[in-house]
Formats: sequence, structure tokens, C-alpha cells
Amino acid sequence: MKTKKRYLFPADYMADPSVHVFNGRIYIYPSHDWECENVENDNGDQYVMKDMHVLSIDGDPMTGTVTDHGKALDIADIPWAGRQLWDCDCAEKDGKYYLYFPLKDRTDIFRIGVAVADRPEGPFIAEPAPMLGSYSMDICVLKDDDGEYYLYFGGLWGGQLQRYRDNKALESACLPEGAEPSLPSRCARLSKDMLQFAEDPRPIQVIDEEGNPLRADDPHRFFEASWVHKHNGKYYFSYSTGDSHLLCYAVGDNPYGPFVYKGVILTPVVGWTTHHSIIEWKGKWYLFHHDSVPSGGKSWLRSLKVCELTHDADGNIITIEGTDE
Ligand code: FUB
Repeated sequence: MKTKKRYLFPADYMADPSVHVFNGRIYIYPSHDWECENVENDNGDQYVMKDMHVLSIDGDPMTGTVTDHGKALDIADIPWAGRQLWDCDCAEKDGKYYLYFPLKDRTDIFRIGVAVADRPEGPFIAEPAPMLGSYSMDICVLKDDDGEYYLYFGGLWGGQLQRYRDNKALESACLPEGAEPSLPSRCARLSKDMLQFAEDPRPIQVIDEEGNPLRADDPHRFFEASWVHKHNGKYYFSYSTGDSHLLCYAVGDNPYGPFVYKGVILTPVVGWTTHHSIIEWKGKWYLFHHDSVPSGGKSWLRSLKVCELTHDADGNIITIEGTDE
């Protein structure tokens, strides 16, 4: 059966939607795509985002009016900024909103910054320096039921994760190959003030049913775009597989995993990247994602989409076709 999808914001190119319900309203924290003259390459030089807007939806994701709250953060206002403001996420604690953003510093190294606001739509004021010990990109924040917050991050190739092992920079980048274990995403609990890691980031292992980490040459291995949602007490870690263009998921019993690989959420969309978030709204589940159909397939000009997502009676996610409209 075809899955009905909705383009959320045809007025502009936006991507990488991180979505949360704050104060009974759906807020979207997307990347803001720009036309660019850079040649498309594996380093992601074509993704030249300079600012980000916050969107919100008045009611149902499939039909509610979408509001653009305008520019919420601008590279020009971030003291340590180099270039490329990629996928952000936002968390609320005690009435304050914390926006976590990956950005290259002036030496072209991705760091993670925090910006704070009094309202979910911003404007967000950036802290003067990146989070200590942060690296790579593609942020997701989980607020767990016990009140702890966990920040997930990491991405291969242009996301620079292959430049690190055990949270230390390598002399030269090293991507595992073939039967070697694939590189994992990372997770760190956040400090009480939400501004730093409370611990060293830990690797997030995706394992098969026998307990082995997925291999580097497995088309279902982690590449980027971590997201975590909870369903029936289980932790669902979902992610993009990058060069095999899938959204996949794995299930675990705690925020750090390990997560047992379960299957494909979304088959390839039009455009190189695929990236998403999953939320529950009034008893139904929704997959927010993007594709490049409206730009005629330009990978760096993406458009936000949403569709319903279903967990079956055993908790498995039913696969959605990326090209369904
Ligand atoms: O938007 C830039 C990058 O493209 C993101 O960080 C990746 O997840 C991919 O969507």
C-alpha cells in the first residue's frame, strides 16, 4: 500500500528535520539549504547552510498550517564560526530551549555548539565556544523519562567521524573496510546546565542478532543522522546509511545500546542524502524526512516531508517507500 506524504514547506529548501512537541505544538528544527556553486563532492562542500529557521505546525502534521518563525540562528552571530551549519536539534529544560548545532570552526573542523532561547522558536543566543570535547555532526537529543538528556552525534565522510577513535583525533582519517566493524555513532549524557557533555561520548553499537557489530561493507550500517525515539519502553535508534541511501533502525533497552538491527524504515528517496526524525502526535507516529524532488534532484536543495509511520504489534516498523508521494 502506498504511503501518503506531505511536503511541509514548499516556499524554501530545508532538510534534516529534527522535530519535537513543545507546549502541545510541533516544532521543526531543519537545516536551511542554499543554492551553491561548489562542485558536489564526498566532503559535502555543496551543503553551505548559513542560518536556520524554526518552523511549527498548527495541529495535525499531515494537514496543519505550517508557520515559519523566521531566522533563529545565524552563522554571523556565532563567535567561533567557520562554515556549514548542518543538522541541529533542540531540547527543553525548565522553560529554556537549547539548540545544539554542528558547525565547522575556522580550521574547518566540525564542533558542536549550543545556543539558548526562552522560546522554542528562538531567537537562540550562541555560547561563546563549542562544547568541550565535541566533534563531528548530525545531532539528536533524547530527553529520557528519568529527566536525563542524551546527545547523539556523528557522521562519516564530510561528517569527519573517521578522523576520531576513542574521542581523540587521529593523525590521519581511517575508514574501516570490508568485514571490519563499522564506525559507530556516539552518545553522551548532558550536564545539568545542558551546556556540556557530562561524560566522555560512548560508541553506539548496532549489532546483528548474534551480537556482532554490523560490518563496514554492510549496506545497513550506520553512516549519519542519528535519531532516538522510545516506543513501549524500548529505545529505537534510527539512522541514515549514507551511500546506500536507506533509513534503518535498531532496538535496545537503554540510551547507550547496544541496539539490535531490525530493518529499513525508508527506502531511497530522490537525492543523495536521507535524514529524518520520528515523533508521536496524538497516538499516531510520524516520519519527518526530506527529498530532492522539487529541486529536480539537486542533492543540496532539499524539501521537507512528513508521512505516518507504523509500529506493528511486535514493535517492528513497517518499511515506507521513499518514492511514494
Ligand atoms: O545537511 C547536511 C548533511 O546532509 C547532514 O548533516 C546529513 O545528515 C545530510 O542530510
